[in-house]
Amino acid sequence: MRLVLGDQLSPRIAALRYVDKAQDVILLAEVDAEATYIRHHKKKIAFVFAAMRAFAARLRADGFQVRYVKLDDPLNSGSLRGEISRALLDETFDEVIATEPGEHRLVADMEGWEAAFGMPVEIREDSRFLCTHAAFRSWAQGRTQLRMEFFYRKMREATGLLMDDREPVGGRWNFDAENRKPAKPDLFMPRPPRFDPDAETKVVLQLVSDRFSHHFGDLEPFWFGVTHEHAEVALQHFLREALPSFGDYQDAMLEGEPFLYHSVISMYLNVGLLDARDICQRAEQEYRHGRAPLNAVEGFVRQILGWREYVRGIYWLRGPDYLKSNALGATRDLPWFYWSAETNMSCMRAALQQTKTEAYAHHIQRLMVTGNFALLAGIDPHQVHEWYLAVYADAYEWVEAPNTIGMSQFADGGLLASKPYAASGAYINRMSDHCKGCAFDVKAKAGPTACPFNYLYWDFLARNRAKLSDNPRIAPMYRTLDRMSDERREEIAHDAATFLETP
Ligand code: FAD
Ligand code: DLZ
Repeated sequence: MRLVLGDQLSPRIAALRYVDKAQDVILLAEVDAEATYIRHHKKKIAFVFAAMRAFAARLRADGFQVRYVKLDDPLNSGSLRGEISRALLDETFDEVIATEPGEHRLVADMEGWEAAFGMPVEIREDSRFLCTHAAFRSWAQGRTQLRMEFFYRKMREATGLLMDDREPVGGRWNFDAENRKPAKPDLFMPRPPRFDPDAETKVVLQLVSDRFSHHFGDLEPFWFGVTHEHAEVALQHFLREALPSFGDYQDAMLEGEPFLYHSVISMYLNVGLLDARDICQRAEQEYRHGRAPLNAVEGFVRQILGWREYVRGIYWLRGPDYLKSNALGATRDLPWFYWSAETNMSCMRAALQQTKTEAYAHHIQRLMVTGNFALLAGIDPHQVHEWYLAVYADAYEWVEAPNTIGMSQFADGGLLASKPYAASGAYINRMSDHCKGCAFDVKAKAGPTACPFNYLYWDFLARNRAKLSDNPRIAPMYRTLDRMSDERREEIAHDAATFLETP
């Protein structure tokens, strides 16, 4: 029996290696346990189920034997373990073959499968990544700091991507300094392609509407692609229309423009509808053929070859306890407006509202708006982690948790980030047009009309002085804080406390 999980929808997935059409049965199962271990956004559940069904149909058309269990099958046991057990009662198998899952909780469950099923269970390493577990461990061994930049250089050398012989193309590894332009509202925005739901996807939408109405987010309009062909269209669209400007506007935010020049492919990539190496190679070809500049292509390849592989490495290296990290001792509950999007802060409202409607926010919104606010406000990092895991269509713990716990909340004490990604309203004002229409004044530093990011920023530094003031990258900010009068520091603490009581 070959088990394929909902985020492993690739014909080249390890569990399907050497699959025998005559003897083997491929099992895909929609199960309540996977749909509810966190209250996923409705669009994410619909996307995963519809993509699973489309993949099963493709496998059948290719002559494979597929056992597909729908969520509303009356005999559905509700769990992957239960569905394998049920298949073993119905048919004769002598081995279960699976690909390692992307979350510790499922790894722990799979460890009990051999005993439960009374037969060999082979769990194969997931070969969709460019860095193996062994290669990451070997890179990390003996290092006191695990900086992404050095990992990324190793990956460039190992894969030959954007390399001229042994040198990085263009003579530099990183063109990030050129990638910080604010966007102007009159720029042409190449929106991602939208796909009309086919008949089977419509059935899934009805199922999700019936069963998961209490989950977060808007189910419709549902425009995600659900097949490899759809994902390919989305990738081609990005490479031709958006990649050339990806670098310039990578950090920008604009009111009413949820996607800007981002690729919007993470949901496809993370379930196996696209392949990481192929994407990087094709992005490189856009540069080699003169269709996209190096700052854009290098910046894009760094996200996939660098950040994506690196956070995965950290997730598996640090183990399940990483999720409990709370280096700054943050304990405040996640404010309700993270779910309702009802807030007077324009930047937060824009990011939260589109999270609700699209199950998508781009990186700077996640890091410098919603993540930044949670960090400054001292929200319990585990609650922040659970929120990010629930609300995005691309969210799987192996990629979400290091980004949230490490990069965004600094809860791992600086393993991932050399300093907290904390910023006042000035940063958001520089990189976006949100502040213009905001109920708060980004230029004001104190009082009820001041941008909350302003006083929360200083309050965050003051609260965490013992843990952060030795960090050379933020020491200058502590010198500024120290030059403030006692009255000013009291005013900051008062404004922060007042706002956080009823944010
Ligand atoms: P683009 O901006 O076009 O980037 C291209 C690709 O690079 C992405 O599709 C993605 O595969 C990869 N990538 C970019 N940045 C990262 C990163 N930091 N880590 C890993 N891969 C990256 N990404 C997820 O795929 N799933 C998550 O659950 C997730 N949670 C996040 C939580 C927080 C708090 C933060 C700060 C970031 C998170 N990211 C996550 C990373 C990043 O925000 C998304 O990958 C990106 O916004 C997806 O949009 P896109 O496809 O348009 O990406
Ligand atoms: C995300 C998800 C959902 C919503 N449903 C299923 C499912 O019913 N069956 C399945 O095999 N996989 C599903 N998935 C993806 C899994 O949750 C994912 O494989 C694990 O979280 C490991 O990454």
